[in-house]
Amino acid sequence: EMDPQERAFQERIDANGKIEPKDWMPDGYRKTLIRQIGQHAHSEIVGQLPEGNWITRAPTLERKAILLAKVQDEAGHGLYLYCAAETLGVTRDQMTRDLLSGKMKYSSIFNYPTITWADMGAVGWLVDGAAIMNQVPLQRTSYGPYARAMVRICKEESFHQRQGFDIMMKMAKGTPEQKRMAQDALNRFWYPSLMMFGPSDAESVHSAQSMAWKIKMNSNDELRQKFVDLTAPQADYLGLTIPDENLKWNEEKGGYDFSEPDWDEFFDVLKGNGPCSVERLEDRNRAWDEGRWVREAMLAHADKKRAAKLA
Ligand code: FAQ
Repeated sequence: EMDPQERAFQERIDANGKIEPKDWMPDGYRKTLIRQIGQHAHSEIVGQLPEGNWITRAPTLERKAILLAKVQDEAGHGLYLYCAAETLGVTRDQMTRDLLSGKMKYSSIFNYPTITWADMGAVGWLVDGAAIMNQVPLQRTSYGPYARAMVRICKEESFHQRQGFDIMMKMAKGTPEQKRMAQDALNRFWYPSLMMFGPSDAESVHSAQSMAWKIKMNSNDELRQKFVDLTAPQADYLGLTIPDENLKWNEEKGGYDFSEPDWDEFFDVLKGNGPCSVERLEDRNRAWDEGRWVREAMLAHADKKRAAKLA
């Protein structure tokens, strides 16, 4: 027999009502949200690194300005998401400590290197494309502060996706060498992008409960399928080839058949063994240590102002 409080909570969710910070919620709901929103925030923050790698080497002033703006947007997304998580009773300091110690996760995709300029195109097109596919439905997620944060984030992500596609267009329709670079970036980012949606539904431990609570609106496999269906024609338009011999339109199911990513590789990346996993955490730890004096100075300044007000 479900406890009456919990029954009322579930009924509100079933009726598409929003849950707000001061409302009663089951412990598991709170914990799941802290985990998912926290991981999402960390992904935005760590996600600045692969693209930050190219800011100083962007090919034109315009491309540099655009990339700089995109990376700044990602910082902003991280900050909104930390605020949303804080409404659940966790502090940003705690989440930061858990990121820096490797206890909390961030998206597997950011453990892959960005080795050419074409990777900036592939990241925008595919990584932001996958992010939008996952995040547009989250605008209707049951937790109010998360749903509202998603609205602005999705607007910015669609700009990011368009700028990535624009880079891919330039490269794919450019010199043979540029086209080769675009194809190479697609080859390397395709399967890692498919992994962004998480393990298959059969392996996804949290999906069933998260979907019942409307924390997640779709299953991992549903969103992965939608992503492939949207992206395959875009690759055709670019004149590029998705690195999957099994990719084929399936009239009966009204979607593409495609190969699964290498799930052993995925779980290995989750364990901290991605090609850039160590480097990413080192970079975040260094940034945190080097920023210590700024945090201390700001706290000292706030203390002084408070003391002056009391005097
Ligand atoms: N990477 O039971 P499930 C961006 C973990 S977009 C790492 O299926 P769930 C924008 C999962 O945490 C990227 N870990 O889990 C941007 C769980 O482990 P745990 C961020 C993953 O939560 C673009 C375990 O596997 N977006 O940053 C991944 O129901 C360009 C079992 O999995 C979001 O976070 C993965 N790919 O579903 C920035 C969106 N997949 O925690 C810069 C919100 C699974 O028990 C540049 N998040 N795991 O230890 C979600 O929608 C969900 O959390 C999923 C995973 C779909 C990612």
